[in-house]
Amino acid sequence: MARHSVEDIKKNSRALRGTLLESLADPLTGALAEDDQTLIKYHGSYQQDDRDLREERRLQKLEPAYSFMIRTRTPGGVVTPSQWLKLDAVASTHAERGLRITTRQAIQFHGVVKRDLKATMQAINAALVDTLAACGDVNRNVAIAANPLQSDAHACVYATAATLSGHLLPNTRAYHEIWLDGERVAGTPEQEPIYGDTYLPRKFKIGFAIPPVNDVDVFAQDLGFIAILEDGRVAGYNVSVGGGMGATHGDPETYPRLGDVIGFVTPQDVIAIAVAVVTTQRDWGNRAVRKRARLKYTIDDRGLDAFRAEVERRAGFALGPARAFAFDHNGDRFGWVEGHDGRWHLTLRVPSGRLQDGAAGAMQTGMREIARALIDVDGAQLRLTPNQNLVVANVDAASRDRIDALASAHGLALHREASPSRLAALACVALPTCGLAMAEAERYLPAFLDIFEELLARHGLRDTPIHLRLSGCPNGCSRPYLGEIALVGKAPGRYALRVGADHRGQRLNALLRENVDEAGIVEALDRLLARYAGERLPAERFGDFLVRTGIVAAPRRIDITLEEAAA
Ligand code: SRM
Ligand code: SF4
Repeated sequence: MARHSVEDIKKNSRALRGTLLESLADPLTGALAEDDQTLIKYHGSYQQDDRDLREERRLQKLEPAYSFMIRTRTPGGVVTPSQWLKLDAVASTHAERGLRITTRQAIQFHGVVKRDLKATMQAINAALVDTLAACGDVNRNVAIAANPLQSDAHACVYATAATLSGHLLPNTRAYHEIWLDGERVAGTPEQEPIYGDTYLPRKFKIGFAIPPVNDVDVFAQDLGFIAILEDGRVAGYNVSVGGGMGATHGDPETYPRLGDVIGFVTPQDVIAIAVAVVTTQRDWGNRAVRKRARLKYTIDDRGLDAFRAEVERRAGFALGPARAFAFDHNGDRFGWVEGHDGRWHLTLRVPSGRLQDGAAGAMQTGMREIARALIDVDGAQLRLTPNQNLVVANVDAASRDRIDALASAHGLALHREASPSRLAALACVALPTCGLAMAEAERYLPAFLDIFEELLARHGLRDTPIHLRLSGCPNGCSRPYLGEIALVGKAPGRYALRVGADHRGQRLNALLRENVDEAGIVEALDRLLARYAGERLPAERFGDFLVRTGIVAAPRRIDITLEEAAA
């Protein structure tokens, strides 16, 4: 039977229902019917198989070890302690490998088998968390600056972003029918005024940043909002469009791209502008060639001016001139900080976002204990960060010692001892679950960090922060093209080595070595670090050094600082 195109599958899906119920009920296989494998993404789940076992099972003439990844929709990564305890129980009961914090502030559960899928979805929903539109050609989990309740402005940005997230949810009742035993809707399927019956041409991502912190990597988002604060209040947002990381090795038709700032909107106009951008992409995006379907290519194909004009036409108003802003960094700030109201927030390092009990510590148990300790703390929250870390937020001063003790006892106090580069490093999931991985990432990060720290120490740079990002393939889930150093998987044990991004998420890196193994990476980095140690300017960051000295050609940079705007 010919494979259906994704566009046909969406169109014929009866608002994302397909034959999912039948597929789930089929006891003969651990997989879903082919079209349903596409449709289940819109419900927040991916069919995967254990790639470590693929060959062995093939030789035994068994079907692959199928299981499902489930991803939550948690705008801004906000979870209450009681929700955490329920999600932790889901991980222990139905999944493998603990809880995995993602680079978009969601939690992923890996290894859920088909017969357990519905019960798992129900358990997640019982925590008042859902997974609708966490994947698929729709607006994904909205990323929001993780600085928790640091000021009234932070709370205000969160509220706007969360409202937008709700506004862009699909209307279909399919999710409730299939997973939550909701009543079937008779007659015509629900209308989708924003998406239409074929949804978007491709995935769509929105992020809200609050300068000076660019933790969401706002220029990697299809649509970015940069909060402009005046006298501590949110005056509005600069709007950035056309960011994206995904690429294919050796294919110049695909590339990472930073978003362009096209203007300014007031908080009241955020939803109107977002809907205008989303619907323009819906109608203008390339539905014939999927690898060119992201908004970044629509903009490059049609021109930024034409795109802006269409967005303004649909919104019914013109964007204002962009305002000045400046980012300091795109990482997380670890340890305790005090908020404006005397409450405290503790950012904990979670390597690759994986909270699992193991040799490095009983991290899953530790977070469970911390969540239990927070149950009675009024207003306490857990916040997942876009750098795969976790903030214990909104805590009274009296609770700090207890939380510190629990963190220390469970391997969750890395922020006290690890080098700044270790704290900032990101790695995507990759093997064994990701079907697209070409090389290891998450599982390679600890070993590579040991090597990297040795290199840093050799050059007296152990305490100098350098942003390192690993991806198992060029799709860029750890936003590697924004790493001062990045390893992008090409084949088992081999990577493209890229260097020279800045540490503020405003300049892409460039290819240094196309296809190298560990020895080649170490050799190349050793030389660069030696030069950096000897020739850098005071406080100059590694990526900036590489560009200033011409080792890396300066790529496109978005940089509106206060000085430049005033000039
Ligand atoms: Fe991603 C596909 C994991 C953030 C770009 N991504 C995948 C899949 C679902 C593989 C697949 O399609 O079969 C991965 C599942 C692995 C697994 O076993 O769990 C996967 N992506 C992830 C996560 C879990 C990485 C992580 O280590 O945290 C992140 C989940 C985010 C979330 O909660 O929603 C994740 N993915 C990203 C990001 C970063 C971001 O959004 O800030 C990007 C780059 C930004 C962008 O979209 O341009 C990203 N993922 C991709 C792409 C390339 C898209 C493209 O335009 O070409 C794919 C492949 C695809 O869509 O065809 C992909
Ligand atoms: Fe998988 Fe590639 Fe994304 Fe890593 S970057 S999770 S290997 S799709």
